[in-house]
Amino acid sequence: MRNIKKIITTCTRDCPNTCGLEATVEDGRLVRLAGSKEHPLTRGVACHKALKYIDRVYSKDRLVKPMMRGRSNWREVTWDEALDVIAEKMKMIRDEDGPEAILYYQGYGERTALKLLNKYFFNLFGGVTTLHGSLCGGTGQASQNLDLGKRISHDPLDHYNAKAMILWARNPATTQIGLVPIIKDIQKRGGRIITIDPFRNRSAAFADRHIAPAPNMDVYLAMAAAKLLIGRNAHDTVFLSRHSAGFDAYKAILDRYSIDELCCLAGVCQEEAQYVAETLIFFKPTAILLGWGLHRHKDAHFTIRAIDALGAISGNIGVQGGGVSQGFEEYGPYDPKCWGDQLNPKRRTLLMPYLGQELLDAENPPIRMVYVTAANPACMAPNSERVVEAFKRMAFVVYSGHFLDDTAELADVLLPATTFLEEYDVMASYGHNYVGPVNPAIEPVGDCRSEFEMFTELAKRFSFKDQFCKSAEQWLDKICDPIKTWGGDLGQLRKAPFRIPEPMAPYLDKVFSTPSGKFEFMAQFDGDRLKNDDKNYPYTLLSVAPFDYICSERTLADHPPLPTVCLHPAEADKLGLADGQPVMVKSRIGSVKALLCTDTSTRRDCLVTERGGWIKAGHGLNRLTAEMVSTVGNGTPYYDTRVTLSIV
Ligand SMILES: Nc1nc2c(c(=O)[nH]1)N[C@H]1C(S)=C(S)[C@@H](COP(=O)(O)OP(=O)(O)OC[C@H]3O[C@@H](n4cnc5c(=O)[nH]c(N)nc54)[C@H](O)[C@@H]3O)O[C@H]1N2
Ligand SMILES: Nc1nc2c(c(=O)[nH]1)N[C@H]1C(S)=C(S)[C@@H](COP(=O)(O)OP(=O)(O)OC[C@H]3O[C@@H](n4cnc5c(=O)[nH]c(N)nc54)[C@H](O)[C@@H]3O)O[C@H]1N2
Ligand code: SF4
Ligand SMILES: [Mo]
Repeated sequence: MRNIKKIITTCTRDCPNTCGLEATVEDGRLVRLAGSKEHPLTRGVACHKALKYIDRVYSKDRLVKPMMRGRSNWREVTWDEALDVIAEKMKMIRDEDGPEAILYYQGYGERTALKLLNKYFFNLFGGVTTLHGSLCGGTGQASQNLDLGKRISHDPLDHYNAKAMILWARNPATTQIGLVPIIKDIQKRGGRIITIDPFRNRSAAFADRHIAPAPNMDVYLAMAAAKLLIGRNAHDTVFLSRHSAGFDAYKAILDRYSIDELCCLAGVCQEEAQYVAETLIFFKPTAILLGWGLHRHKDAHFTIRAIDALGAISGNIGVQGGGVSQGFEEYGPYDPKCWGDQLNPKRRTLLMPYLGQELLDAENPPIRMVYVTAANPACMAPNSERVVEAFKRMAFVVYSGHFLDDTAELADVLLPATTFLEEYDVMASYGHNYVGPVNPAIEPVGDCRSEFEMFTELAKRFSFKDQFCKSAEQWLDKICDPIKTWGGDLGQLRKAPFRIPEPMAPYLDKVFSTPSGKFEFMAQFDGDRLKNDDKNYPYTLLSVAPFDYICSERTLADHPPLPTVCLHPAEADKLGLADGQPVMVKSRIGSVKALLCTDTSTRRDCLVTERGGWIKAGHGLNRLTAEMVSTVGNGTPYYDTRVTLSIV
């Protein structure tokens, strides 16, 4: 008789969908991962990456034993050996240089409730150097905070009230499949879907219209649509006069340009701007969804604020089915005291978008040790070469993760981490308002341990062990305190998701936590800052989310020999390059060999590729990306990278 079990859990991968999942386990082995029917957003459908994740869990290449770098190779060690060495190094470095000589690098790979304790551990230790800024969503959030006070997105289920949806630099067909049924529902009701993206991404297949502005020039499209709305007297005068501040200043910015000029700068035709304006006039309410693709430019705040302004002018802010939405607070439902930042004076932080340089430049004390969890910065942070150089200079690197990726290769100790299918935890989302249970479906593979267990065992080697060593249940009870305050029951949360009491549609009362208490328009705009031309490097490199993987979560064997880059065929002709040919992609700071794919889905001024391939597999596109930081929000402007192509 086979023993078949079904376990309700939550996907913890770096994906805004944060699906409720049903794991099927046969005789102790995971055989199926499917979307939970009970989850209000998953509704029985998980993505194709979920099923493939089983191969990842059982991959023969997975790290399943702690390892230490020997003289010539890795050698397997026991957990005690690995943790003893780590504790010893940490104590030695703290004694010699103070705790800030250690950097704790917490990545985006898994952002569960118990992950708060990683930082708590380092705070009990004395407070090490950590990070500020973002490789992901910082720019959008900070920009929206300027307009709205506090960014609050519409619950995805509220989009069912929309008559139209604009996917502005967002590709849910690849990155958040839970939105697809909502998109289809809007269309079934006679509504409209627009995608705005220099690249005809997969979601464009669902759209009524795909508009392809020049990269980072969307601000002009948003302004053109706003000007058209005002020109037709279709602006929301009540919202503007009662609930907004600074409209006149914004209008003065619009008045500096004609519609023709704006469209020309945006790289779109007037009819396309008309289409956006008319959608906002005749398909009210319209939900505007900002993608993360939009952030990855230095002055993305201009675009994001101009889109917020378009939402306000068209009367879509503070109305059901409307809004300009992007992300949610994945750590929102937890007690922030559990990070432990209150235990020490403010400690040094390094600027994430400048990781390599910051590590090399750090003084008083210099960084001697890096402890990395759930991240692959050597591959995913900008200017890989500098990050690798910096890691090589470190006296000691600890890597906790799943595979021997580019960052693991730079480590002295490898700690094999469990996947969420082997963990007991709680998971909130950056794409919706539900917190879900993480229940172990299988026993840990090999000697893998959850980070919670790793830090608990490590804490036993320090004087603060009594403060740290509690059971996962005890900690979750503490961390999830806000959930209890909202009437949630942690026992019930083990079985089904809990909805955080955020509004379905924010700002219905038209009160904003800005200085004026109103929606605040962008008052200054400097178009010169957006200029990014370089005739030596004529293409903008868009290294977007891959369909089959999440960021760099893959195995070495998954990589084709070369990464693929897509160029418009007319540009390939101009350069004398043919489809399928190996090419050299060069930027100001590096070069990567790739396979050329000619494709009319991309604008002529862009080169499109998928992010996340490893350097050691010959991919490593961040060897082309220079360190830069966005003007607002300390984000990483990956997509301001300019490149050229040549024959290999
Ligand atoms: N399958 C899969 N899913 C994922 C991920 C993954 O790697 N793979 N990653 C996860 C993560 S970490 C994140 S942050 C999210 C990202 O989710 P999304 O934002 O939906 O995806 P991206 O591919 O990062 O960017 C979306 C689009 O922005 C476009 N874009 C770039 N620059 C511009 C611009 O200037 N203007 C306009 N209009 N469009 C522009 C790109 O061409 C791209 O198609 O997805 C998450 N989900
Ligand atoms: N060129 C370019 N670069 C980019 C981007 C881009 O668009 N273009 N996008 C950026 C974005 S949006 C993001 S979010 C970052 C992502 O950058 P990172 O966070 O550095 O990288 P990921 O590739 O997501 O790797 C996460 C790792 O965590 C591991 N992991 C998952 N769960 C656990 C766990 O419980 N414990 C441990 N220890 N490990 C775990 C996974 O196996 C994976 O190896 O990359 C950024 N880099
Ligand atoms: S990767 Fe995203 S869409 Fe796929 S199962 Fe996980 S949360 Fe759902
Ligand atoms: Mo991200």
